Amino acid sequence: MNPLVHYRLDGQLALIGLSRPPVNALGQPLRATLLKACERAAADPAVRAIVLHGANGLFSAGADISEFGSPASHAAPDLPGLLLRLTRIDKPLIAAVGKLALGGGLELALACGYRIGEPGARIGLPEINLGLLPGAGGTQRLPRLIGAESALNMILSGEQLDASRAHLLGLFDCLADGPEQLLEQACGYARDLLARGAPAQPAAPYPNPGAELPEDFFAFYRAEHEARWKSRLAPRLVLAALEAACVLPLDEGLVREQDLFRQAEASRQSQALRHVFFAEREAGRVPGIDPAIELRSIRQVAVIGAGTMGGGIAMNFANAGIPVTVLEQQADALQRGLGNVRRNYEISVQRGKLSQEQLEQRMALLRGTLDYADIADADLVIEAVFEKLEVKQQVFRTLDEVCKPGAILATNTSSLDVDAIAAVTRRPQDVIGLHFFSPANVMRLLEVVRARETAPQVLATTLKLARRIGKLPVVSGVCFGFIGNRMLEPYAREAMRLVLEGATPAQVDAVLTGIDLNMGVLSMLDLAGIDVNYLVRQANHAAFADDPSYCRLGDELYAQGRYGQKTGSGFFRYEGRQRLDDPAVTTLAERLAGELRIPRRPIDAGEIHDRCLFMLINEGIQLLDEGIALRASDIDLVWINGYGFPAHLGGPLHYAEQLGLDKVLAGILACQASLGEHGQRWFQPAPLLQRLVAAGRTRIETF
Ligand code: 3H9
Repeated sequence: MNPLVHYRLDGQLALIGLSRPPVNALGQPLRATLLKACERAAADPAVRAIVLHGANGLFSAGADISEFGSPASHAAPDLPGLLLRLTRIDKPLIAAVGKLALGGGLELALACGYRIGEPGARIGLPEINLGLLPGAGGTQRLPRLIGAESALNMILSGEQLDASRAHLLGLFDCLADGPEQLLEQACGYARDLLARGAPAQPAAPYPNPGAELPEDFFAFYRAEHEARWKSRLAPRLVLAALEAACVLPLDEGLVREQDLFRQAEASRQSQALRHVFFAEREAGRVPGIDPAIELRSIRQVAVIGAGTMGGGIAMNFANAGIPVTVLEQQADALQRGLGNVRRNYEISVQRGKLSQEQLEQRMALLRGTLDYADIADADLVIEAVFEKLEVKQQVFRTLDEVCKPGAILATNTSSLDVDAIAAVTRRPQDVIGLHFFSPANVMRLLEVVRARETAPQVLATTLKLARRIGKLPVVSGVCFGFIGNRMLEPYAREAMRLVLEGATPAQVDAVLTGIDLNMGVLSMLDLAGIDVNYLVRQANHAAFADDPSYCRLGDELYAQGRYGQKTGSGFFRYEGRQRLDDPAVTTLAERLAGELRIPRRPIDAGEIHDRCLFMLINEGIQLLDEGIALRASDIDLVWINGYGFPAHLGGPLHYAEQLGLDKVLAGILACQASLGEHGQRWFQPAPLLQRLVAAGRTRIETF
């Protein structure tokens, strides 16, 4: 059995190595074993100092996230108690930090009197990303070590610092020459400390961290940042903990921190963010595909089309150091496309995010061509041409002719039938959908569309590659719009219908931003293009042809040339970047409602919430039941990373679980009953939702 902790004596030193792969998460068994080892060293008169390290190099990624919300999280010894005990051992403790010290892992290092890092080490307090605050002394010990303002910024950003920055800030006392030398040099450092008669805990550089701050610092900070935090609880709790560090003695501050931590841990927001953490790790796993499957090697990529999408896609590969050839039909379009890519990089240089040298390196990886023969050797080809089935099929016929055997052929369609695209080739097993979101070089989500005949090896290779280029891949089956755009359809439909019935676009969007979505759905349509949305609708027209009111408002805006932000008007009016209400839209809605005999009435926020969000949720549950998504959490990831759904609500399906599935079902049935023909036609609860509620289940899963 893995001993969890290695204990070894080296002269007057006890070397204690954490050994719980993969990341030394500080769950209860590890905490208990670590405490025992430290007590043993404390009690051994032959031991004069203790070196704590990661037995396999990596120090610790913090508390065990899977324990939160369960009794194990606070089971003895709890992390704050364990660390408090370490600070009271009357022998110097030296943390030898290899690779990572995050969250509770860094707090463990902070409880040691001394810290040495290796040059590649990264440290941080990322608890905020889990809706938490550091809860094992981090909010109290860090400000005493590096000052209150630096501590506040580090905790609120959740950012990881590299070793040299950590050294500069005083988080590391010194740096080892390399990872191999870390333990040996940590021991050398420990011996130096003993030789110097250094105390177990050196004096804090900022014993009274509040003294350095202006009196109104926290009030000012809160006022400046609160709008950006929206309804997130964790930043507010962090601020309260830092305030405590500035006004209370350490022992009282630690008690206060624990109170605040427990509040955060029990919150729905933290529960949701923990769900997202595990969802992201789960998304890469595909049932039935052996994780050890042999992958195809991807050394060269080609992108067909140098438009905004093609250029953005190509940048992802250049950023990851993978050569990419961009193919266009016309020389001027190619030049324009590559010029746009360079301009994008130049903006990054101006913002200090990229050096001029890196820009040149990336541009050197990009090659333009007008000739399909130049992409014959590509290992992966991604088509990013006009969103029309016939056009894409023609490209795939050509790819089938020119590409080498074994090349993966991908389409960047956002809604079209990937099976129908694969069918025009003689190698449908090599065809897959890769739906990048716009701007493709920025957005993290990648819908990976598994067609009927896509080979498991092709899917596994693409998932791995997606991670290599920094994307979050989510697997979708083939259906119109895949996961994201298919769910957008009923959500947008309901929003447009609400405006016909009497709501204003501003009212609809305010309800959605009111629960912290980045954007209301109507503003989002304005941004994406009313014309784009219209064309997508047309491609699926048969599904809605029998409802004359279906998206009528969107159709009329399209007919009037109000394409959204790019034409200065859509559901809203735009002056520069400013979005304004437009009475013309209300007038138009009144006219259309009259023509369609839809009575207009005042509509309240609750109705807007339920109609838009329950339709979104219902569609998600339906496509899970159809097997389009592998799991509910994948759907959540799509909406968080592709459509601005707040991560602290956990995505639409986690949100539904938190609301209560019975309430969601009751809400859908209430709309069905109260909205006449429209209700009967569209508010049909997904059979899976009905089955779940009937069975008394509270989690969304297929059964
Ligand atoms: C905290 O510390 C609170 C304290 O202040 C107070 C407490 C009282 N726990 O991401 P990967 C698993 S809050 C449990 O695929 P990578 C992960 O699920 C914590 N499990 O690898 C995965 O399992 P599986 C603050 C964890 O190399 C496997 O390890 N710390 C934890 O891309 C590999 O992970 C954080 O927020 C954990 N803490 O990235 C750090 N960490 O293979 C969270 C990882 O079964 N972790 N696992 O799917 C990370 O940011 C990344 O996982 C890390 C490695 C950078 C460490």
